[in-house]
Amino acid sequence: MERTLIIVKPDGVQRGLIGEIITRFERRGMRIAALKMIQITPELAERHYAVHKGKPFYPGLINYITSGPVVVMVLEGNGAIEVARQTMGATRPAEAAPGTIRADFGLEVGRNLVHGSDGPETAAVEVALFFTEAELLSYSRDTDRWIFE
Ligand code: IDP
Ligand code: MG
Repeated sequence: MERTLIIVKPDGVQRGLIGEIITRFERRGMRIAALKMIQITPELAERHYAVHKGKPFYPGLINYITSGPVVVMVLEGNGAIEVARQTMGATRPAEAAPGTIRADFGLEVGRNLVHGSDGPETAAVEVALFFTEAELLSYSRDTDRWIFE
């Protein structure tokens, strides 16, 4: 089953939206394989956002993601990466579809509340960046047969 890394960014934590954001993924049926609250160090932030190094918004992005605690989780499900991206909405909240997390709670790209992996390769790298193998729990829910075909 596909896995994706999700982060409730510092603005989501500060604004009291942890539960709301997790709920949106949870009610869609995705299974939580791992979940924890951490503060991202500058070193971890630089590895996670290495692809954006050199862009004008990069220093602000590192500042933002390290500015306070975040909640990181691994979600599982068929097509979890794309499904999670849909639930999050477009990178720029002003362009995100109504009903998505970023549209419903955000206004600005530098305060867009949530991160989700953008493809299978980045998902694998990001999951390994934030979680050890032992932290990734393999289990089934009694409801799985009503959610997964
Ligand atoms: P994504 O989070 O939707 O995958 P990316 O393009 O990978 O979007 O950018 C990573 C993060 O960097 C965004 O979520 C946003 O927080 C920030 N970001 C992207 N573009 C800009 C920008 O033009 N100004 C400020 N921050 C930006
Ligand atoms: Mg991205």
